Amino acid sequence: MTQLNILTLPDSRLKTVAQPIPQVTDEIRQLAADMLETMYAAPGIGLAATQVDRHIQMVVIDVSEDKSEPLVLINPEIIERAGIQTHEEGCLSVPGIYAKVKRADQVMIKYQDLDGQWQELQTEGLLAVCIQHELDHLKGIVFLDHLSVLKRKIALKKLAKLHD
Ligand code: K2U
Ligand code: ZN
Repeated sequence: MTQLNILTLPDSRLKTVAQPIPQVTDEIRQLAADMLETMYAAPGIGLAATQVDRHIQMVVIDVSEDKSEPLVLINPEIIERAGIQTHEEGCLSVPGIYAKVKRADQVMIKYQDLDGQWQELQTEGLLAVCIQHELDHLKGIVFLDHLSVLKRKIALKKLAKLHD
């Protein structure tokens, strides 16, 4: 297995819109395994292919306490949203910066699993936040993009200072 390099702001590749995956191949399955290894090592509870400079629609997630419930979402799409929740978010691509973000409290998604089978999942709470955060990455969006212009400016200034 391989640990992959995670892109960090201001790398403009993070703004790339990911392409659909036409077929779930062994190469895709290997990339999913490498992304999970990279996520656990970071450590994180989610990682999008965009963040490892692969611009295809796949994210990995594991919000379990003991890292025992990996979720691989291929060609994921949110088909229903409900409610509102505010959660303090961070991002492996925006190291050291945290901010409160408003998102839907419950989501219903459809996605393909590693066998290429279409699945549906309804969830809420932290898993719902993480799914929305990761699917944003596939659209070239990072959590700072949900902040006001002023808050985003302050966060980007702090990021530059932290990593100069
Ligand atoms: O960079 C990423 O996309 C991984 C994100 C996923 C995430 C962000 C905000 C809220 C939920 C999930 C994180 O950096 S993973 C780090 C982390 C670890 C524990 C709890 C929250 C965030
Ligand atoms: Zn992120």
